[in-house]
Amino acid sequence: MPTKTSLKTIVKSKKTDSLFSPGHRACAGCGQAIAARTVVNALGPNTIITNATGCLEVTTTPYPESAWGVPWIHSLFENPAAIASGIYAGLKQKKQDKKIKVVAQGGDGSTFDIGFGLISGMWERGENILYICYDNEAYSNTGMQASGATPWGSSTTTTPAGSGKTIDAIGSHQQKKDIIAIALAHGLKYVAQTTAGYLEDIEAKVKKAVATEGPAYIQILAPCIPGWHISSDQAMSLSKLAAQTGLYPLLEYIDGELIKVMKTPAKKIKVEEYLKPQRRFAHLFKSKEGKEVIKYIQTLADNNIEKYKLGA
Ligand SMILES: Cc1ncc(C[n+]2csc(CCOP(=O)(O)OP(=O)(O)O)c2C)c(N)n1
Ligand code: SF4
Ligand SMILES: [Mg+2]
Repeated sequence: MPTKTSLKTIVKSKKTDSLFSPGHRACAGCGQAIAARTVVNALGPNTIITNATGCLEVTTTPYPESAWGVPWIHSLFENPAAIASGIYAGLKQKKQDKKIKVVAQGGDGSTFDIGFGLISGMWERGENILYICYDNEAYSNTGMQASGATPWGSSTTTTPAGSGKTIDAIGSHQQKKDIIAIALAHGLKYVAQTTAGYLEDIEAKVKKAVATEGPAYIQILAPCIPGWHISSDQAMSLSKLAAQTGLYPLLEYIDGELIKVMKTPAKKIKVEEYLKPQRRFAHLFKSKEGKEVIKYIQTLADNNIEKYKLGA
């Protein structure tokens, strides 16, 4: 029997007050999209965003559509900080810089590696611009190559886990770059780290950063579904576990002073709980050498617990 399609079946999208519209093309459950929605809604309408190349840019602005309810500009992978500086200078000239917040944002590849020189310059100039990094710990948009943010032991397409006994078999064997320390070394007014598992924390930190006069940096762990080889309902729980194990602590600095952390639970959560559900770490659970790597990753978490006094 022929099927009839009726115009009545077309559902109009509901009007939303969100400044980040549904219907973008990020993977279902993408940690970055969830975090970005929270960020822009916390920023409010008087905001101009500059965005690096990467998943957030590609999935939210397929020409001629845009998911952003605020002025938003993309130019190149490496230059959202420089574009933000230019916009800020223009706003200052028009005496609008106190009314409109300029925000630059990008992924970890753009922030930690390819755009870093321009970010450093923006920080050196002390401009009142907020920079947000969505850290999914690899170059996701081009197929999960390792970046300066890739953690120890992670299998990526440029650090594939192997079966031999050489160090290459463990996946990535470079330390994740400590951009929080690098931001602090630039003398930033506000520096914070959080994860997509704590949306209220993201909201509070964004509002605080905006209220602070001077350069600010917020880094958000944002799980990537295909890159981490997880299912679309796992981004939030893993983002929470990252913080609760001590591997990716929630931190807040004002004028270089650590003023707030989220304590880890009284009953210690081992890093295995965080690593096991992610297939980028699956190889570590299959060999004696892999188990040694897990022990080493536990020491990284323990060091953070000690360094930032995260213990309950
Ligand atoms: C100068 C330059 N180098 C490389 C690329 C290719 N490229 C586009 S998106 C991307 C990955 C972006 O990674 P990241 O910044 O971590 O953002 P993600 O996609 O992970 O959110 C790369 C390598 C480019 N567009 N420009
Ligand atoms: S590939 Fe990863 S970062 Fe990109 S849209 Fe999908 S889940 Fe998000
Ligand atoms: Mg990335």
